[in-house]
Formats: sequence, structure tokens, C-alpha cells
Amino acid sequence: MDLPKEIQELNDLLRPRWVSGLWNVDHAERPSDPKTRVKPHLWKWHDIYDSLLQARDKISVARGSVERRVIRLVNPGMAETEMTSHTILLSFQLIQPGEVAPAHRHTMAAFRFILQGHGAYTNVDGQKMMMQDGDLILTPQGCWHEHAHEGDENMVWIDGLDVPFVQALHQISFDPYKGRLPVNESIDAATFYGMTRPIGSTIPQAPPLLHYRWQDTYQALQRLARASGNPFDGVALEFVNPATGGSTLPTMSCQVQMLRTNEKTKAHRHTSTSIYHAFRGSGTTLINGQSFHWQKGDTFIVPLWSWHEHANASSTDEAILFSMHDEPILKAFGLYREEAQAGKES
Ligand code: GTQ
Repeated sequence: MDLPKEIQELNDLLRPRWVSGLWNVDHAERPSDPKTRVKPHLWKWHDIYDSLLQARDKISVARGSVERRVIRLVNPGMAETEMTSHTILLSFQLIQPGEVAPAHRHTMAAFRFILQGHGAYTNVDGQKMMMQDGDLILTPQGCWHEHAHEGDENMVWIDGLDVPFVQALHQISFDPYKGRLPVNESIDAATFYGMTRPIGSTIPQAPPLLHYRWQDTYQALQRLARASGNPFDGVALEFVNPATGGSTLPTMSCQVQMLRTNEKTKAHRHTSTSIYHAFRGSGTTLINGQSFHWQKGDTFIVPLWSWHEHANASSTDEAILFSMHDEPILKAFGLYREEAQAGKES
């Protein structure tokens, strides 16, 4: 900006006092619509999986070296921070038979969505949860967690963490755990599942629900598919925290949706950012007029306030998208807005 001489002189006077005039604010930085550096992008499964395989041969997981064999999805608009969005870091993790990803805890909350393999478990504060593909497993902030693999084939899952949001609040903190994290045999998640507890148990309440099994999720999707759909998302479910009725985690909501054969949704946009993983099937998502074709294993991001609509490409197979959203943060601060595209055929 070319400022008149007297304004420049005034600014020069104020600068060493660590104050600044609001007249210096560029009006372009006050857009009527929210703006973001986050770019729409699609990561192909082959690139992610091959990166994990390359890392499998070169990175071994153990305390003292690398604690997690993790590949992060870097948003092309955020190369310098290597985050997936301004609120969420999405990564893929591979663990080999016999490996233990040592226990630690941190102020970031995490969820895992399991993609392939058998025989590994995550231990969260003593709850040992065997991982099966399609399962969703939560690690709320501050919980000790360790992953270990007792099976005989590689396991791969998605990690979603609220790292950039917690970082923006300057609240990152992290503690390693000394040794192996003990499994609490009395908190058998399979027995409790948040609904029952042994007679005589001294535990004051059922432990938190941290494990959402694919068989339950898929059954619910199939049941909903027979009943109704959502115009923007098809047959869509949000995973719920039964203790609060709210989202899975205070900062992140996890959802799953089925697009039935030939199903095409209507366009909408919202102030939250969404990341989708194609768990089954294939299709196309239109983001602000740009087509993103996805197949099983691909992951793509819809930045905030971007128009988007989904279509299942197949007339024979259903498509299933698992998705993660920063919507709870926006809602907590009264910043959530949603708009349906006007003038489109209903
Ligand atoms: O598995 O505990 O992708 O602590 C990033 C940080 C995974 C994990 C990540 C973590 C983990």
C-alpha cells in the first residue's frame, strides 16, 4: 500500500511503541465470505500405501527411535506446516507383526479408523481393543495409548488428530510412558460396551465408549438405507458419544455415509472442513466445480465454505465414505453455518 507521507510518519512513530493503527489493515483481509488457505485435494491410495511400504523397509518402530510409522497427508495450501487442514492432521499408520508403538499421552485427541489387517490392538488407558477393518477407535485427549501387533500381517489405519487446532491454542503437551502400558483385564470393553458391568464391580460408571465396531456401523447404515437418506450426504450417520449425545470427540466429529447405486447428492457448503476416505466403492465429488474421482482407499478434503456434492459412479455397487469434520469446534463458538445451493433442481 502506498501511504501518504504523514501516515507513514505516524506509523513509524507507533511501531517502536508496539502499537499499530487499524487504518493499516487491508480491506481485502475482511472478506464477506470466510477464506482459507486449505486447498481441495485428493490423495490416491496407491501413493499412500506405497509410501507406507517404503517406510516399512526403512523405519523400524521402537522406543528411542521412531515411535510411530506414520505418513501425514500434507495439504498443498499448507506445505510449511505439513498439516492436512488448519484444524485436523490426518495420517496413515502401518504396524508390522511383533512391533509395539510405545505408550504415550498428549493434549491432542485422536481417532483411528481401521483399514486392513488383523491381530493388532490399541490399549487406551487399560482398555485393550482389537482392531478390525471398519472399526473406529477413540483416544480422547490425555489418555495413555499404545499399539501392539500380535498377528501375522501388516496392519494399516487412519489416524486423525486435532494437532493444528491444539497448536493454535498453544496447548501442545506430550508425556512418554515408562515401559509397557498394562491392560486392565477388568475393563473388558466387550463385556461392558458401555451398557453392562459385572455385579459387585467397584467401578463407579461404565468406561467411556471408545470402540465402534464395523459390524454395528454397517448394520445401522443398512437399516437407515431402507428408511431414508439425507439430500446432501446420502445415507449418513454420525458416530455419537453416548455419554454426552454429542460428537465422538469435543473437536472432531466422525461420520460414515453410504451412497446407494447411482445416488447423486445435492450441493451444499458449510463453515466446517471435511476429509473423506473412500472405504468402499468409487465415485466423484464435485468441489467448487472441480471433479475429484475417487476409488477405494483414496482420501480427499473439502475446505470450508466450498460447494460440494457426491455421486456414486456405479449402478451395481454401493459406495461408502468415512469422514472427519471439525464441525464441533465451529459449533462450540457459534461459527457453524450451512447453505444449500440455490437454483438447483431438487
Ligand atoms: O498413534 O499415537 O498419527 O501419537 C500422531 C501422533 C499417531 C499415535 C499419529 C500419535 C499417533
